[in-house]
Amino acid sequence: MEATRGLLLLMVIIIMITRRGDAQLIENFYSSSCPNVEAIVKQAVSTKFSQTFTTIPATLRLFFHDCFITGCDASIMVSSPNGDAEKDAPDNLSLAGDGFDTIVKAKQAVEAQCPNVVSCADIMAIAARDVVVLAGGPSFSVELGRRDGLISQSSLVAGNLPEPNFTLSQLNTIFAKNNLSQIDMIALSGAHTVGFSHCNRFANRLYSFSPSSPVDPSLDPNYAKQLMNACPQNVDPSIAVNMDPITPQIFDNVYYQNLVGGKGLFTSDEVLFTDPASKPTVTDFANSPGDFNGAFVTAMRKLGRVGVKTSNQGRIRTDCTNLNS
Ligand code: HEM
Ligand SMILES: *[C@@H]1O[C@H](CO)[C@@H](O)[C@H](O)[C@H]1NC(C)=O
Ligand SMILES: *[C@@H]1O[C@H](CO)[C@@H](O)[C@H](O)[C@H]1NC(C)=O
Ligand SMILES: CC(=O)N[C@H]1CO[C@H](CO)[C@@H](O)[C@@H]1O
Repeated sequence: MEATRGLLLLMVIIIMITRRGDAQLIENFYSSSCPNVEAIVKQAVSTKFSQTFTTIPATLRLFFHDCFITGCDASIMVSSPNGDAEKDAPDNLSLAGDGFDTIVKAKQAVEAQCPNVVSCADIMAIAARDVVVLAGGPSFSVELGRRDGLISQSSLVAGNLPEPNFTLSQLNTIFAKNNLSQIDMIALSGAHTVGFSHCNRFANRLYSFSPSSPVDPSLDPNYAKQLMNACPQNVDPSIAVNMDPITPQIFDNVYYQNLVGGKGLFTSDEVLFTDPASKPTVTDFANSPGDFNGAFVTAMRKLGRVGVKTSNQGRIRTDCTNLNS
């Protein structure tokens, strides 16, 4: 009896060790080393949110861009005196400073209580979940145990992020490289239910779509007019519009209803409805908040596993912006 129990315990331990070695994350990773980490991050994110709504879209997008370049390892947080870190790449030009600030503040709050144990990468994953909840989206448990990356290079960004003019097959290819399916990709695109885009990212759809039709015919004509008013040609490059024109500050499935109604801001949004291969999923998410929320949570958890470093890989940074701290 005693021997059987001992053997069972040993097997459990072996399974746990092999899982760790397999770069697996676990939900209660800090249960003894920093049991309040999630509450501390949530508090910091809420405080930042009470100062500006941009906290929400900026933090969510920052997490996505971090994970797609060298994995979810907080490499996007790093500042380089030479201006050649990941965040300096042209594709990161529009990452709002409030996202970086949210993570820096949360890390400072965590360091004050648990010095040197919680990675910046895990704080980013917790904060990304927290902002979704703050905007009225679904809650979910976050797997932890990521370590922070040792490199951050702007040269690694080009070609690894989706562009707003991508076709469905280009979107699928770049998400598949990150172990994300077409359904994951469609669900994660639902993040465009909050936040802003600068006019230059979609102006081609208003003024130079094709020689025969300067306005993209897949755009609802009234929405096209609204966008032209907000974004006249040669507009100040700092001008941005809500990506969800109906409920811009609520994390809901209205994004998909917009796509059905020709109100997808980017080609990469609208194509999810116009391409028959993805249309049924968009229609489903537009009709069922539950289906969207479930798929979004699944996809966010998968996104959080992309390229993660665990156990003795990488390191724990104390200052998220400094590779050597
Ligand atoms: C599917 C392919 C995607 C493309 C082509 C794309 C492209 C873009 C572009 C061009 C912007 C506007 C940037 C600007 O001008 O300020 C933007 C904003 C944003 N994206 Fe995406 N994105 C994609 C997927 C995602 C995913 C997977 C997430 C997160 C899960 C995400 C979250 C956001 C958020 C929250 C914003 C608003 C940022 C802010 O207001 O500061 N996007 N995206
Ligand atoms: C998207 O835009 C880039 C640069 O603006 C261009 O090189 C590329 O060919 C475009 N892709 C598609 C699918 O239109
Ligand atoms: C995708 O999954 C495979 C198998 O689990 C893993 O080896 C690979 O590292 C993953 N790729 C990324 C980018 O996470
Ligand atoms: C937020 C941030 O650091 N953005 C940088 C992105 O990259 C450009 C250069 O391409 C920098 O000027 C921005 O400061």
